[in-house]
Amino acid sequence: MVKEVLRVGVIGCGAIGKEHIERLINVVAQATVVAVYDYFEEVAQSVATKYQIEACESGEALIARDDVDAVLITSTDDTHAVYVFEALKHEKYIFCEKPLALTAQECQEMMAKEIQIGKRLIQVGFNRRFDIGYREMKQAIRAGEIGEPLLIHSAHRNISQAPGFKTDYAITRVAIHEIDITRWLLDEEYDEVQVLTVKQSRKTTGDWLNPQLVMFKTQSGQRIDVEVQTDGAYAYDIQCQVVGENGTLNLPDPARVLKRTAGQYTYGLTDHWAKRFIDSYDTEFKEWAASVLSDKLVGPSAWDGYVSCVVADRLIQSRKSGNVEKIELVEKAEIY
Ligand code: ISE
Repeated sequence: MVKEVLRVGVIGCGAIGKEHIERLINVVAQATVVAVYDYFEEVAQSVATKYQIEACESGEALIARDDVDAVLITSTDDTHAVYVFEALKHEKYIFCEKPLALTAQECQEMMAKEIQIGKRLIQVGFNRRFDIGYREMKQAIRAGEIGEPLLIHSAHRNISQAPGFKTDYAITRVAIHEIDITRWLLDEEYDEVQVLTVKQSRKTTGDWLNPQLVMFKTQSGQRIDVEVQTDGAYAYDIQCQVVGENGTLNLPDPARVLKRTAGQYTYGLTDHWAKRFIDSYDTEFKEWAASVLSDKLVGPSAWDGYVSCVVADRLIQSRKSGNVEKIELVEKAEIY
């Protein structure tokens, strides 16, 4: 693709869709948005009017446009797969927010299509891989600075959730970030996973389990625990500590002013993922646009989307069965 600016069509103009549209138009120099679609026509129309771009009558019509080089899918989770398959039919580059699909089977079919086409077209929105803190942790692990990593303690805490939140979403929408970032940090696949329920928070505003304790064991025997709080936390707070043979690595919070006042030493935390990870999203889309323009995707792949679906599915099963669940993956194709 010998172009200077990537022309993106966006399917889904909800909260994260709007954030990404603004980012692609005003932050990422190598990309722009030419067309949008949303299930709610008036939502797409208001975004189109704001940026003076076109609103399409369907996702399919948007994907088929000649001036759409790549498709960004930020619609509801249950519609991701339909649009990914449609864009694959047109052999267009795709950025799909997580989860890539609702089932691992659909991810396998997407991989089969990429293999048939002969190259990667899909990138999945695992933005934490672009966060400076996680990147430095990975470099330090690779450089052997803490020796062999043995354990990871993580926490994923949210203040609130949108109406309609369900227990399973704590895995498929929330812990899915830890499913991905942990295997990326450690360069390992999982062997077994488990969910434990713990004493429930009285601050949960709906009818779902909160918190949950999510556990992974990697193939080499490393153990990871993830505290998942989906509601009622004091801030949007993400923690990750890698324990190695020779030391530990701690995920830093984004830089904020350190205040010493009234006998206290404090700094602010954010209240929302969009603010906590704003830099990672910017980097994610800058790198995505550059890699699409050079016709070589390097970010999180359909394989990563597939693994996260398998693991999420097993975690949900574990919560229901009360058992430790085994992870079984298909063979990884060479293009991944
Ligand atoms: C939310 O549902 C998300 O999708 C975000 O990516 C995640 O960081 C957040 O914690 C979830 O609540």
